Amino acid sequence: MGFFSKVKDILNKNKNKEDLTIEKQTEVESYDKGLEKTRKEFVSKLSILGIKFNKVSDEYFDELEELLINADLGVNTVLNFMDRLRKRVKQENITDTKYLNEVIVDELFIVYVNGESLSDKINLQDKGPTVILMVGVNGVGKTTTIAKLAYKYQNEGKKVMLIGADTFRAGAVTQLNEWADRLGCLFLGSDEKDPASVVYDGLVKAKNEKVDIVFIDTAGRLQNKVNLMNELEKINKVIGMHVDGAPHETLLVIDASTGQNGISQAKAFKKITNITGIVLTKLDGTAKGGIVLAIKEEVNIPVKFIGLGEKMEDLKTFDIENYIYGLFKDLIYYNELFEIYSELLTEKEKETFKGYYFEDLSLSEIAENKDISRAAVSKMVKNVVDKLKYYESIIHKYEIMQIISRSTSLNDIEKIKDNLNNIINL
Ligand SMILES: Nc1nc2c(ncn2[C@@H]2O[C@H](COP(=O)(O)OP(=O)(O)OP(=O)(O)O)[C@@H](O)[C@H]2O)c(=O)[nH]1
Ligand SMILES: [Mg+2]
Repeated sequence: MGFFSKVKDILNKNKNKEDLTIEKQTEVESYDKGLEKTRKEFVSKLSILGIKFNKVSDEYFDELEELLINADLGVNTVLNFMDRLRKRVKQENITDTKYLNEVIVDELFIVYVNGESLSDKINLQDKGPTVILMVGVNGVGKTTTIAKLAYKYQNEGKKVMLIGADTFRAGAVTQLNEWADRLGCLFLGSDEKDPASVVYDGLVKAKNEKVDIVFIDTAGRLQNKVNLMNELEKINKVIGMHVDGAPHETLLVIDASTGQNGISQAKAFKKITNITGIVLTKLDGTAKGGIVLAIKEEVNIPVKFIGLGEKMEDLKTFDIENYIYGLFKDLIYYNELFEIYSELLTEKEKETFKGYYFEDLSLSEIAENKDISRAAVSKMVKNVVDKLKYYESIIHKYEIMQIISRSTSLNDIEKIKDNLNNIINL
């Protein structure tokens, strides 16, 4: 099964929620919600491209390449992807851009998974404590990520302790202490001592208290690279002296909205210390969600967690399938819904909906083109969405989605239409 079909399968299962465990449901929903900004930007641009160029051409490929590079997928990833795409288009003799979406989703997945597979598992020790060091520049979300991870592991029944070794920023240790109190986990921190001695004291306490997992918060900002390197070296030495094989993970936190800057941070930290994984935060607040693919290509460190919101539950283990589903859901969902039901809409409704969802026009732009008020356009878009959803619900959407998921190609859309007509005529 191609990846595109797999995405449709997830979509399908998500519709028929009984097939999914509650845990899987909330996970798919979080990815879905957290990647909304990237999806809207990416999918609408892909749709415009498909409308602008009906036929596959060099200009189409050039614009697609530019679109992917602007989405922060990373230059090498994009070039590699474009090569594969061109080959497939030739091999399968695809001339209509409408049939390319499926291939694009498939190939993006292949580009990510190909090559050496990176382990995204956290190196948890059977006999504790597992020591996890968090690093990253200031403001990226280190402290809140520690809180979210503590919450996650406590819920899994682990005894968790937080060590506040960010002695650089005023108030940092207090901030972590407050999180520990709120979550009810152990804590040790001080901004009177140097970070390495705080870590020392913390690990003594962790061993005495038989803690399972220790998270160490570090300073995001030191005056220069040499300082940062020395500091981390000292901390690592103390950790290694106390706990065999520790730190078991050194997680670099990156703010996804910083795009290429985040990639540069990853490259810089990789030179200074042994980074074992990346936590990509604030994916919910950016349209630059393509950075996940660029990190794999350019830094080759696995993304282990992603931040999809500010709530404790919004930190998720990174899962490439959920991620690609989150990105392309609308491409599949709205395109297909529209294809299926557009005949039941008026011309005016069709144009407005297409303008808003597929041509990326703003409500005001559509209002201007049509010489009607912005409020009227907004109402119409909402009405069309409601209508599409209504049609979908009355016409046994689950059965229809099943037909779609079984089909291997969008060519089968004709079959689906026939099927629908049969159902409508019943
Ligand atoms: N929307 C969103 N906000 C996040 C996410 N992760 C962290 N934040 C927010 O980012 C802000 C900074 O987070 P901190 O955890 O204090 O960052 P830090 O890296 O510890 O910062 P310093 O201690 O100053 O170096 C906070 O307001 C967090 O709520 C996320 O995944 N999504
Ligand atoms: Mg902090």
